[in-house]
Amino acid sequence: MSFEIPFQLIKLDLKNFLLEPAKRVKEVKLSEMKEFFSDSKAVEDMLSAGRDPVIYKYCEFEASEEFGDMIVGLTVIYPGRVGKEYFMTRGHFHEKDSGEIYYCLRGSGMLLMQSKHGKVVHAEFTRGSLCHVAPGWGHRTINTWRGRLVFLFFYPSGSGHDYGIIKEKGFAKLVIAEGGRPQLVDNPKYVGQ
Ligand code: PAN
Ligand code: ZN
Repeated sequence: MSFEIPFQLIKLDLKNFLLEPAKRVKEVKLSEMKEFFSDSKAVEDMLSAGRDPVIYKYCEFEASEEFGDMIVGLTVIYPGRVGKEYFMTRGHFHEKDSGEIYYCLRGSGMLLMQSKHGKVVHAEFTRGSLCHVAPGWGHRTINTWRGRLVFLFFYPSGSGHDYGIIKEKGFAKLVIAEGGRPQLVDNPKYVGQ
């Protein structure tokens, strides 16, 4: 890997929550993540009532796709719930087992991490939290706040994302609102890895 110009300035637009330039910009709506929320009836009720909210959006800057280079991205998770479950990202494993750094700019939520054997660990993730997610652990971010949860992330280019295991089996724990407060509970639908 060799670059003629050894640096690139990336604009961090904190008004519109965007990186400029961005290679990938994606909005994820409820209809694209039906299988990821545990309460299928709540999902269908929302969609059949014509509600298909954007759950989160993210954008990424990637100078090259070669492993060894770095990606920086920014995610915004909107506030809301599907049934009792808070809005969250789909969650994934990295295909190349690379680690990742998360830095929370705004809001408050939780980082849920799951090993390939189904062990789950959670971390509070609030403004100013700088969190290292170890290689080999699946990860999902949950917004438990009334406003937007906004964070930056950094990971190696070419890591690849595997959504399959999470889509099929979910996380062993869910983050739900109970008495207006976030609670970590067992996922009744989880059947193990
Ligand atoms: C993050 C996530 C981003 C969106 O960039 O990709 O927040 O979440 P999902 O990819 O699970 O939909 C990251 O962990 N990248 O590796
Ligand atoms: Zn990741």
